[in-house]
Amino acid sequence: MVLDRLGRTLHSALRKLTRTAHVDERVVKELVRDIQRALLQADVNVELVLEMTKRIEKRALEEKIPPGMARKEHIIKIVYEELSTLMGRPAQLQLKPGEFTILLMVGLQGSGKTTSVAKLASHFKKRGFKVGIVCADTFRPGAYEQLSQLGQQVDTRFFGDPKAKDSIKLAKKGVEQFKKEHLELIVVDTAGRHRKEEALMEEMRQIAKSIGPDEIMLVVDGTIGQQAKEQAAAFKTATDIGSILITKLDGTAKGGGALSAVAATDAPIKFIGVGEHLDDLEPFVPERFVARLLGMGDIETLLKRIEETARAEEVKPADMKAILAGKLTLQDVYSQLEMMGKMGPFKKLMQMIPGLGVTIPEEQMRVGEEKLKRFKVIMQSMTPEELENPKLLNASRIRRIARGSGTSETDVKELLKQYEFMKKMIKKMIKGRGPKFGPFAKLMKQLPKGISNNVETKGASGKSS
Ligand SMILES: Nc1nc2c(ncn2[C@@H]2O[C@H](COP(=O)(O)OP(=O)(O)O)[C@@H](O)[C@H]2O)c(=O)[nH]1
Ligand SMILES: [Mg+2]
Repeated sequence: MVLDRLGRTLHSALRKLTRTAHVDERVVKELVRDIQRALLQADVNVELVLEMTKRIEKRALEEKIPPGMARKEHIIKIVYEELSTLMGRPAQLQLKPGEFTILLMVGLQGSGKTTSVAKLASHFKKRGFKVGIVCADTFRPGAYEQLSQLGQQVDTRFFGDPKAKDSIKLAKKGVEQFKKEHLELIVVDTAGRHRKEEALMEEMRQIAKSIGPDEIMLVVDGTIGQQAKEQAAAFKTATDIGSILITKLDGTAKGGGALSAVAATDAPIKFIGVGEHLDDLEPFVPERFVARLLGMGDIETLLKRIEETARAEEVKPADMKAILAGKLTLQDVYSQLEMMGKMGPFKKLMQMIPGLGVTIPEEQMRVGEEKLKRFKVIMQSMTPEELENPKLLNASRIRRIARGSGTSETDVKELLKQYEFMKKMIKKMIKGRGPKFGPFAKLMKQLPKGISNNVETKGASGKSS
């Protein structure tokens, strides 16, 4: 995976957080230090690191936790958001079907331009666009051969002339040829023979003037880490139709530095190169990238769902106290089941949050809409006493309720089974073996003082998850 090491260190920092029983200022500060260490190791600029982690700390300690969200979830969300911002703003290369888009590729020699030209051609060809690539590198020996071969591999139109001397004329000829052929994407490869940014920018201006590109893409070698900033900054000043492609993010420990340094110049990163193979190109979406970096799968979807559920089902603290004092009513069970239904299978939830190690049979947690409706009618046929105290429900009452609600005795018994199960769950939670997230965790926070202390000491041994 890209940026393997950074991902691992950040992930373990968050794991440490999720495994801590009680989150206080000290825990937040330690998390912040872990994140700082991870980012500095990845060559992220010190100032950027300090700025970002200061924001994480402040937000984690001061922001109001949204209803229904556990404190740890909230902190994970903050880290995720701040890392995403650090890595850049979302920007995608949009082609117009039926029209042509001219893309001029620039960058220092060896940065990965020619390879990226072929990767881009392959990427857009797979998406159904008609693509042509132009070799305007008249400087490097073998440049023509290299790109023409790549063009064959991708099976795309190629334009070049091994004998041409003037790269600007050549670029213009190629673009005109492909316009006539009604191609939709024309990618122009250049030499980038200069060592200095200024000279590179001058070369770029001249070719750009001649071919009138829709977009100029600077290819930056990711292995240079935060040094990428100079190139990106010079480029940003030189053109306002510029975007960035960062290569070689596989196999470098400095990728985080390159990404964040470029992002800091506000130049949009549109693609990343993650290997030598022609398929190793990805559109760069900061949120998705960070989620994967943290090994969190679909964290965004998870967070959204938690927020939505919380809004839909505000849990009343008074009810919680009663439940934890042992007064679990059928109404409580019903609302918990309803909430679970909305949140989706618990198993999936557990995969999404690291460090959450509870084993609850999925079918116990997820009750389908149909069944929920049936439970509701069953409950409507019960007396207030029965709802409060399901123990009263003997065989004859069950028969009466089944008949009254137009359901079967099995249905009624199933509701009672859910009730018993939930009661057991709550007992487990009180012993400190319950989940640390989600609606049940919310219950835990409402524990009466004596029990709550007990839970925290047990959790603190660290073996609970
Ligand atoms: N590992 C890795 N190597 C890359 C990547 N992109 C390019 N390269 C390699 O970098 C070297 C220079 O690439 P090239 O396209 O010729 O650079 P150019 O001089 O800018 O045209 C080649 O050996 C490529 O295989 C990448 O994303 N990952
Ligand atoms: Mg080249």
